[in-house]
Parts: sequence; structure tokens; C-alpha cells
Amino acid sequence: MKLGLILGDQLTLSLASLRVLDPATDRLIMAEVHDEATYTRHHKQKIALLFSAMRHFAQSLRDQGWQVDYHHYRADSDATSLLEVVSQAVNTHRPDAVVLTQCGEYRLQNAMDRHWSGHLGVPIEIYGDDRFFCTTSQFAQWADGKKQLRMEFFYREMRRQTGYLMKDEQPEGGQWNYDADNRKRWDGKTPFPTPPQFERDAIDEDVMALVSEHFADHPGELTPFYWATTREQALDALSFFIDQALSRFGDFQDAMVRGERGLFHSLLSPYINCGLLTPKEVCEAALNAYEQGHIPLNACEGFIRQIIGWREYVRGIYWLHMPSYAKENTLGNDRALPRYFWDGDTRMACMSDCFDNTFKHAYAHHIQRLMVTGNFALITGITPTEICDWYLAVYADAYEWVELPNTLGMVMHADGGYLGSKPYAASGNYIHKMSDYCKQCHYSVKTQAEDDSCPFNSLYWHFIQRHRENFQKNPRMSMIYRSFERMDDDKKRRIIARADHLLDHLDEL
Ligand code: FAD
Ligand code: DLZ
Ligand code: SF4
Repeated sequence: MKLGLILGDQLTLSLASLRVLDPATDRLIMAEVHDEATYTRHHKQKIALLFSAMRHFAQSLRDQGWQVDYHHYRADSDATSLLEVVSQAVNTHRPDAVVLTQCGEYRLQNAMDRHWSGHLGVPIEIYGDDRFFCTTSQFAQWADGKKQLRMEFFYREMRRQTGYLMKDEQPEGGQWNYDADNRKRWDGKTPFPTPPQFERDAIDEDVMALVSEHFADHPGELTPFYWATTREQALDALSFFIDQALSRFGDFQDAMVRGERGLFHSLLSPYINCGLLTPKEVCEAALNAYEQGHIPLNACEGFIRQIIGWREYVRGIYWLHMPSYAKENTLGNDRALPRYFWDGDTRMACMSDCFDNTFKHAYAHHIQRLMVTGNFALITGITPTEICDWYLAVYADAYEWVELPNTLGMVMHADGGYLGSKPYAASGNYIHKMSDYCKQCHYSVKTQAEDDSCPFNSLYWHFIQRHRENFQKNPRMSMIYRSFERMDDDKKRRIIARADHLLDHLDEL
């Protein structure tokens, strides 16, 4: 008899480890434990989503004939880690082996590789997680010998491998990438779709009560809670996105609108990451809509690229370079994370709206993460580990394998440009162009060095100036350095003085 451990982000019936086990002879174990729920201060909604989805998944497994031992969260439990729960189960059932699918996070996989088998006294069998399109060794082979990686080239490999949007070995429509069509500000007219709301059952209600009692000190609000917690609901969320939002996803992918949670984004990342949906079925649903003529090519390509491109690319980088990747800090940042990242209270309208979305919904769409909160952390020089901890805590979709390369590499450029060639630093102009935030802001986006000037404006130039050594020779940034040089000296001095003042009073913005 073997004991299969199913983790909270492995809620997929076709999981590799489930395929090698036999419901007639083997047992499964799932566990809500203190250590997983608190290794970072997860947003309350993330814990609620995971615990409820885990309980519903355990039920689906039982419906399929599996014997599942389910360890419910208890504050006074004598087993606070997965290892302790599995250890108790091994003592009870005396299995021949413990069977697992590879963990998403290095932290846990490393602990298993090092101590688990010795501690449990039985062998551990670990199977690769084939819900991903690219294996970790395939990625390592692709990256071998390259000093810098580029997502675009990796993405093309994935297009060839999957055959998605390929015709006669050429990209559909003649181009690999339609990103240039995906940079529109919201037109103020196209109505936003309203995502489905799901009926709550007794499992959801028990979990909500548990989270509100035991995780009150974790960030974010528990309600309103809109997330799907079952496979059926997640499939409804997928159909809704394909039918109602995907056709405009491409056009407004980079747009931001105050008070709007998801615009035309899918809000599917928490389900794809915890296993309620597979990346393959999500891509195939989008391709099917394109083939039936329901959505344009730029929308389909833009969406597929995020999943077979970015999502696989960041995972590859994570497994190739952990654990050293987490410690990188090429720009030498040492500033503490400002208070408003936790309490949301700031006069910067753009940041305030992103925090609002984050704390109310455990969600922010990509451009909010990248060009508002991320950009701010980059240009102010926040210590990478602090900002990484923040992103890992506050989003329902956050797992280190995907959060860390996005934050440390894409946003903070702390890996020296390994993941992306140029930092996404931007002044308030970019935010103004892509959103309606600035018109309702305490600060003026039009000026740079006045007492009420948009903080992004001077902080951007401060960043450019203080990292001249790092970026001046970067061909994609030489224009920026030339425009800085062309500014008259007094203006330059006033902008840098304003930025210095802001950096000295960062908590007060
Ligand atoms: P959509 O815009 O609808 O995109 C579709 C899907 O593509 C997403 O569901 C996701 O699976 C995938 N995707 C899109 N962009 C990325 C990307 N850059 N990396 C990986 N997958 C991507 N994504 C996470 O899933 N977990 C995280 O912890 C996470 N942390 C991030 C931190 C920072 C600083 C940044 C800039 C991005 C982060 N992302 C993370 C990527 C991206 O912002 C989210 O995947 C996306 O916002 C999720 O919302 P959505 O499902 O509506 O995405
Ligand atoms: C995120 C999370 C949380 C909050 N709680 C649990 C849990 O109690 N039990 C569990 O098996 N998994 C949980 N998870 C997901 C794990 O943290 C995730 O499986 C690991 O980080 C490995 O990727
Ligand atoms: Fe943000 Fe600056 Fe615009 Fe205010 S003026 S919303 S701080 S970009």
C-alpha cells in the first residue's frame, strides 16, 4: 500500500501522482496545516480559497472511489506541518512508500528532498508535475549557455511545441506577437463584463468562519469573497471569460480604470495555480473561441502568450536558479517597504486604487502589479526581499515559483537583466496615459519638481540618474539618458532634490 500526499496547489484529478496510484489499494492524504497557512502572511481570501477548494477536491476524490484522510485545520493540533501529518499517517498505515507530485515551491521540495524520507523511514517517490508544458530539464537545456534569456524566443519554442496558433510551421497571421495592438487606454465606453458570482455551500461557510477566527491578523478583507472553490465553478469562470471578456482582452490588456477589479482580464490565475483548471484546457478554450471566429487573433495570441510563454518561462527560471535567485539584489537596494503597502493609506491615487483592489479582492491585474506598485518599488529602491514578501502575501494566485521571478526579475531588475532586458521604470506619464487615475489625484502629473508634483515623475529620473552605471550602455535605454542630458542643469537639480525629499519622507506620500 502506498500513501499519496496531495498538496493544496495540486487539486487536479489527472495529477501525475494520482495516475500511478490505485484507489483500490492506496490511500490519499490531504492536510490543512499551520505551517503552510503561515509561511507568509497570506491574504485571508487566499487561505479561504485554498482550504475550501481542498475540501471540495477531497470530496471529488472520494466520489471517484479514493480513500482520503483529510486533516482539518485546528489551532491546537499537535501536527502543525505537512511532515508531521504525514508522519502520523505513516505510523498508522505503514505504507511501502509516500508518493507525491513535485512541489511548486523550492522551500517545500527542498525539505522533502533533504529530510522527509529519513524522518519517515519509508521511501518517497516524486513525479514531475506535467500540468506544465515545459519540464524543468527541458527549460534548463534551452537556457544552457545563455547569459541573458528572452521570453519571446522561449515563447516561440512553446508555440512550435504545442502547435498553438501555428499554420504550416508558421505563426498564425504571420506574426508571433501582437503586443503592439494591445496597448490601448480604456475607451470609456466598452462595458466591463460582470464576473459570475457563486453560490456558497456549507464547506465554504465553515472555511470562512475558520479563517475569520484564526487568521484575523492576516492582510486583506475576507468578504466580499467572489472566488470559485470547486472545479465546476472554476469551469464556469473560464466559460464566462471566454464568452464575455476575452474578445477585448488584447485591446485593453494594459489599461487601468479606477474601481474596476479585473477589466477584461481572466481572473483565472488562482485556479490555474492551485489546479482547479489546467493551463492546457484554458489555452484550448481560447483557441477554440478563435477558431470559431468569436475572438480576434490579437486577443487569443496575447492570452496564450501569457500562459505558454510568461508562465512557463518564469517557472523555468525559478527552478533553474533557486535558491540563489531569491537573494539577488544587483541594484543594491536597501530601502524599507513603505507603510502604505500594508495599510493602503496614501494620497497617490494610482497606488491607492491598486491597494484597494489588492486588499478587497486578493487580486490586482498585471499592469497594476507591474507599472504601479512594482514600478514604485523599483524607482524608490525597495529591498527586493521585502517587496517579494509583499507580493507573495497579498494575492490569491501567489506561489513563490511564479511570484519571485515576476517581482525580483521583471519588476525589480534585481537579477541583473537575466529575465528581462530593460527595467520597467516609468514616470507618471505612463500611468496617466493608460488610466484615469491622475485626474483624481492629490498630486499633479503635469509637473516634476513642485511640492505637489507626481512622485513618480521625479523618482523616475532619480532612478535613471543613480543607476547610470547599470543602464547607460543598454541600447534600449540610451535615448532616456540622452534626454536627461539635454535637460537644463537647474531643472535636473530641482527634480533630483524633489526626489531626495520624497525618499526621505516616503512613508508620508
Ligand atoms: P490575465 O491577464 O487574464 O492573464 C492570463 C493568465 O496568464 C493568468 O491567469 C496567468 O496564469 C498567466 N500570466 C499572465 N502574466 C503572467 C506572468 N507575468 N507570469 C506568469 N503567468 C502570467 N502571477 C501569478 O499567477 N502568481 C503570482 O504570484 C504573480 N505575482 C506577480 C508579481 C508581480 C510583481 C507581477 C508584475 C506579476 C505577477 N504575476 C503573478 C503575473 C500576473 O500579474 C498574474 O498572473 C495576473 O495578473 C493574474 O491575473 P489574471 O488571471 O486575470 O491574468
Ligand atoms: C498556500 C497553501 C496554504 C495557505 N495552505 C496549505 C495547506 O494547509 N496545506 C497544503 O497542502 N497546501 C497549502 N497551501 C499550498 C502550499 O503552500 C503549496 O502546496 C506549497 O507551497 C508547494 O507549492
Ligand atoms: Fe499616480 Fe502620479 Fe497620477 Fe497621482 S499623479 S495618480 S501619483 S501617476
